[in-house]
Amino acid sequence: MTSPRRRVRVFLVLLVLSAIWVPSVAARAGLRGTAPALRPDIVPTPTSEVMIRLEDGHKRLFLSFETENAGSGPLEVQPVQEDCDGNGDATDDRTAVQDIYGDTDGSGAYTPGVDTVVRTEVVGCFEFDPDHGHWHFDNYARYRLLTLNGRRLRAQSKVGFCMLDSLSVDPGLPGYSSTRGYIGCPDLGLQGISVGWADVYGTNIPGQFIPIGGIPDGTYCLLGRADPDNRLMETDDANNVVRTRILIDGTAASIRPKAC
Ligand SMILES: [Ca+2]
Ligand SMILES: [Ca+2]
Ligand SMILES: [Ca+2]
Ligand SMILES: [Ca+2]
Ligand SMILES: [Zn+2]
Repeated sequence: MTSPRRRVRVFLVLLVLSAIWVPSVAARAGLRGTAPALRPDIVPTPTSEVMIRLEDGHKRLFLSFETENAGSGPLEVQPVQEDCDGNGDATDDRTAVQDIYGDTDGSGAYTPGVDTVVRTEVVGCFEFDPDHGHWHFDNYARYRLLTLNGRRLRAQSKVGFCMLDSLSVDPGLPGYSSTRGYIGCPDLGLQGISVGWADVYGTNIPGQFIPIGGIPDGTYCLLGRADPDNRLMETDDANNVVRTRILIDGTAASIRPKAC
């Protein structure tokens, strides 16, 4: 039989070892305080531009994709320097940790520069995109080409984004600030979209396409979904899809006014 003192020693050794063995990523998630959470709400706006390009013998439908943060707090994701995908290389990716702010000053809305983070959650990885020359949140959007009766034809999955304040779209929202909060995508810098701002990815950006080789001319439905695997915490996860009716005519593509 082991003595009580020995059991205590064994317990303490196990406690220290378990503290060492906890993966660092798990420690990134946590609660800090009880102030009401001010979550973001990612809402895609209707696709405003489509364009066909032939690249290296591939026919590609490029599309614009714009997402607004219409929520009560900023969308903010911090990169943490570690081996997020577990491939043994800590330089090719970053762990993505979402920051949720709280109404810590009790004003009833997000107060930029004053309210602080009350909750953090691991939401994915950042990967370096050599074509863009900056870091992307690895799974921000997914695009699909459908027939008008909803049959899936082609897809572009795991579309990565550098999230930033591109465009001021809704200055009337509580918590809005006219100052850009998230600029560029420097390594280990915060990425996000401020309340009332939007991030715009245009048709000129590499990777913003669905492969459409072999698709006959005709009218189709284009579907864009933000946060497709629902990793990011929001006030509303049900408004993340935008559908656009388009016409493919040879090497020309255009947006049609009717819904789909
Ligand atoms: Ca949403
Ligand atoms: Ca890695
Ligand atoms: Ca506040
Ligand atoms: Ca979500
Ligand atoms: Zn990019």
